[in-house]
Amino acid sequence: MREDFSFHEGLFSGYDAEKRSYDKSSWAYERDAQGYAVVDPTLQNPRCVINLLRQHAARYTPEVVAQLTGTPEKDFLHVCETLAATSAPDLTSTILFALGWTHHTNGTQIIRTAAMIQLLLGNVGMAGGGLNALRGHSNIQGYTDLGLLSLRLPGYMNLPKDSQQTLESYMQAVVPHADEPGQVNYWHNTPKFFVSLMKTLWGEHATPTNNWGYDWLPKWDRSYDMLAYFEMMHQGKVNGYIAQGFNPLAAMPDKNRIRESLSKLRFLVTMDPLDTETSNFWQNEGTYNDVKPEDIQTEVFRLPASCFAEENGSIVNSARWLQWHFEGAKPPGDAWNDGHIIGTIFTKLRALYAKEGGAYPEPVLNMQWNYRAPEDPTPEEVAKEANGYALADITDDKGKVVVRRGELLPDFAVMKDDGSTASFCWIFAGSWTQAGNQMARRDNTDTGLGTTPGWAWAWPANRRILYNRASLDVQGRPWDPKRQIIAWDGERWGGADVPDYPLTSPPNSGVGPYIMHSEGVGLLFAGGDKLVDGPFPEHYEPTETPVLSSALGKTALRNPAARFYADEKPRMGNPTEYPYVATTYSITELFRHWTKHSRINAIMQPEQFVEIGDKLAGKLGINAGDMVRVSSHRGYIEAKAVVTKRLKRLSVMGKDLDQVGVPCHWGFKGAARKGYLANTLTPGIGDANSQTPEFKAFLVNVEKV
Ligand SMILES: Nc1nc2c(c(=O)[nH]1)N[C@H]1C(S)=C(S)[C@@H](COP(=O)(O)OP(=O)(O)OC[C@H]3O[C@@H](n4cnc5c(=O)[nH]c(N)nc54)[C@H](O)[C@@H]3O)O[C@H]1N2
Ligand SMILES: Nc1nc2c(c(=O)[nH]1)N[C@H]1C(S)=C(S)[C@@H](COP(=O)(O)OP(=O)(O)OC[C@H]3O[C@@H](n4cnc5c(=O)[nH]c(N)nc54)[C@H](O)[C@@H]3O)O[C@H]1N2
Ligand SMILES: [Mo]
Repeated sequence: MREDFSFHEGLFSGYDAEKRSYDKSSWAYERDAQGYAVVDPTLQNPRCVINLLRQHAARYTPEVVAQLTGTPEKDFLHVCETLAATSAPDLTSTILFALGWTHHTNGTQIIRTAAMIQLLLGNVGMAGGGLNALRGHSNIQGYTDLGLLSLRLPGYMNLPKDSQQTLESYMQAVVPHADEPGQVNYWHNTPKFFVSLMKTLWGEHATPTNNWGYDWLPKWDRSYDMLAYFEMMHQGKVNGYIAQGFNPLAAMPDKNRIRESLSKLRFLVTMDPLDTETSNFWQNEGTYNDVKPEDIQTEVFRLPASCFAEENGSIVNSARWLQWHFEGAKPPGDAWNDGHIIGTIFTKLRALYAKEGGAYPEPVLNMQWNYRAPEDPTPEEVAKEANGYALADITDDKGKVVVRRGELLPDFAVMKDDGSTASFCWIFAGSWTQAGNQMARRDNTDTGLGTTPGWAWAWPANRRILYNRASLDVQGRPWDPKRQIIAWDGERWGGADVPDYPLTSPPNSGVGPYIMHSEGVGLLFAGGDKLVDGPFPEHYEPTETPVLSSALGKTALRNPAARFYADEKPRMGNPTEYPYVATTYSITELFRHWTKHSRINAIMQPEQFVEIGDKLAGKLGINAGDMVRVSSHRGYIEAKAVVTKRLKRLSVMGKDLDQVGVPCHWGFKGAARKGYLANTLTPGIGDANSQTPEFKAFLVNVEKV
């Protein structure tokens, strides 16, 4: 590592307190004259990543961990020993995670820690090993794959920045230069994927002379994630908002502020099968809400949508399988499916642009919209467009035609950067080929290793286990012969899975198993354009915390790069007024804020309750079934108390710490009893990297009413 990289008092080098962000230039490898990272295979150099990591992690002794978390030392050591035992060749382990790790201001770093542990234990790339995000809503994985985050494009490419006004400057920034000679560095192919995307977006209008329509892509000046966007709304900078399958009044933190934000809009459109809290934010729904409808100017349009079960389509699961599903019923009433609604809005907008011109009509007028019924694209048409087509005959190195003009692409390896291929999402190439819809395949034959290559289709290239080259040693011998997923036959790689490795590159050629990385190896150090709050993970308290000192003996107690917005500091509470820690979560009987609209679910869980540990309940004189008021600095809710042993009193930094559990499902619409929205309580602050709100830890007070 560079000499100027350092860590002191909970802060990495380069911190700017005013901007609450880091200048990351020192978080980088030392480089040689050719620009490659300086390496010491003997690991003796004190500036080796592994040595700096050792130093960083040594501070977390079992005693310190017990003080920080309230978990007894012996329990912590039991977990460590169990996990470490899986570092043996014939054992492996997987770590499954979801919201307990993501809903924190340092959530990304928690997950990164787990990834690093699995790397160090040798559990990545093994059948049954690794680190697996459990996706929440069906198709959250597909949402990410298709680049629906505000700064992304499909297939994990980046949307250009404001400072990248030319295609050349964009490519220079996004195509990684090699950190070690001879590595695959697969993102080198970005131009092929990017130009194929542009050919899908703008069709014949994307040409080499206009840089494939690069100017028509939006360029970002800042993140437009939901916290940032609702803050802009609050500042009066947003006129209209379309909430498609999204109930922000119920789902986003600090509900009262979200309601104020929505009140600043001129119009709000909801696209939903249900009549949601969001589409009724302007109504005064009883004593728990102080809305004055006459003060709200926002015009609300409700567009009834169908539900995913009422249409054909694909859903990507947590293992990256694209599974095709079929319409189970016709939507009721006037409901249309999302494609029909969006297709109709698009064709009408385009007709208006054609007629009236308006500001910058080119991106809309030039958009390729090749559907049989333009106002109602079918899922099949869209899925094939995602896979992609050859726009000219595609030839191999020897000039032989491998894909004919007009045919669906067999995989992403045939993609070109000269405009002769089109594909909306390069990682989906292979999902719908000349051989048909691969996502609809239903052969559940197992390979014996839990992979079922004939069931549906997994991106990339129907590979079931990413980094599977890491399941073998450098010579190509499996760490565990019972779990051999790929094999070298002397000439080529093959086996039970699709090799995540160049097919004809022999085992001992020095090519690393992490072909997407410019170093070829897994990363223990996240420098460069990776994480914004530190190249090594570090524990921080939640933004609202009752803990006033750290066993790590540092001054930076909270994540110094967490996402605050300008006037949110006054919305944070202190432990004197709000002495208890609250957390929010889901329960089995209800799914988010929608199944309370179904009578049977509403009967099972009719109303808001809060869980209170028996020690705290005893202290406050609260019995099961009492009504309690839970308040934070942002508002209060009232609910029935459930007194439980489940929520334990913890001893953290020598303090007794009580927790209150608030399930987050009820509201003022649907078949369950009308009540408060749990998100009245939560703080509008986000993880430094992902901007995911801190739903899992904040401060409240509890009183009997
Ligand atoms: N029945 C039902 N199923 C659902 C949903 C639903 O609403 N209802 N929602 C779906 C969606 S969208 C999602 S995202 C998933 C979410 O699925 P989960 O991630 O299981 O969601 P939560 O209920 O929020 O549970 C989080 C768990 O994290 C624990 N936890 C809290 N803080 C911490 C911490 O700091 N560290 C650790 N290690 N654990 C912590 C809590 O004790 C809780 O058990 O569920 C999906 N499935
Ligand atoms: N305090 C707290 N807040 C949380 C959480 C928490 O644990 N604690 N969890 C967070 C998490 S993980 C999530 S994912 C969010 C969820 O936040 P949202 O996504 O806003 O929540 P849902 O209630 O699932 O709303 C989805 C809407 O999509 C509609 N819908 C279903 N199918 C279709 C369709 O095919 N087309 C269209 N157009 N609409 C459809 C449903 O009717 C529903 O109204 O909430 C977050 N909020
Ligand atoms: Mo979720």
